[in-house]
Amino acid sequence: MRVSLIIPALNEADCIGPLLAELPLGLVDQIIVVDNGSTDGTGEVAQSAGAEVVVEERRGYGYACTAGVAAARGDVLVFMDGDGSFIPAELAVLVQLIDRGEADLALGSRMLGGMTPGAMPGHQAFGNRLVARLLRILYGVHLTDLGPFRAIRRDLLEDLDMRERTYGWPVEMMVKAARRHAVIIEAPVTYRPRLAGQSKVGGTVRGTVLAGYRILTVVFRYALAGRPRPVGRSKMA
Ligand SMILES: Nc1nc2c(ncn2[C@@H]2O[C@H](COP(=O)(O)OP(=O)(O)OP(=O)(O)O)[C@@H](O)[C@H]2O)c(=O)[nH]1
Ligand SMILES: [Mg+2]
Repeated sequence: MRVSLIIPALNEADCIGPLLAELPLGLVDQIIVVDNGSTDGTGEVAQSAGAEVVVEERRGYGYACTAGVAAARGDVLVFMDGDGSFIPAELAVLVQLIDRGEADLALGSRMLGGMTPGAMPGHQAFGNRLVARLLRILYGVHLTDLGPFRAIRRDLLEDLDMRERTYGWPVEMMVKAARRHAVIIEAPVTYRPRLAGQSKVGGTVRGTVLAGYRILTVVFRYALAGRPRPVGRSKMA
């Protein structure tokens, strides 16, 4: 299976070079950095570090991921933040779960993997736990985290008809996959503080409020919607 790594990045010029340098050779077939309207030269740095750069001017994590998916050629798509808070080599475990047919969506869990103290602000950890509990009650999935570091079968993602374009994108993927009875498995991943630069979500009041609002909207919206068709298991490798 071919693997595309998609890295949404907004003003991560000081992180993206060291992050790409940390990615072991041969682990993925395509590296896409989606420059989400950065003003600090993130795109240029990513390009000189060997990544394909896709420019998406419309601000939003979901816009960036959507543009990355459109440019991806892989059968397995991996999403990872561009701030260096995840260890790129750990994507191998996520990809393996998909490759072996053990999961349709493999989620990196920071709760299972461990966090450097201070890597995640308290309110973000609380919010993650709360939403994970809601996902269990409303969708019957047992998860410990809402991590953005994840791998998914491309054909499943295309079937999900993703609508969110900002902070709700990652949880929309989880909720819609759960509604399709896709196999969702968590694997431990490490979480550390961003390598440099500034937080856009958890470390800001604006990011926290907007993300919380979008995430909860998505969680409740699809809980009330009608049943979708289950995922086609015959497509599994
Ligand atoms: N919020 C946000 N993030 C974006 C956007 N486009 C790309 N990103 C990337 O999404 C990832 C997550 O954003 P972070 O700022 O690290 O959010 P966070 O992890 O809650 O905050 P930290 O604790 O500082 O790491 C980073 O790689 C961003 O560069 C966007 O439009 N909005
Ligand atoms: Mg971060």
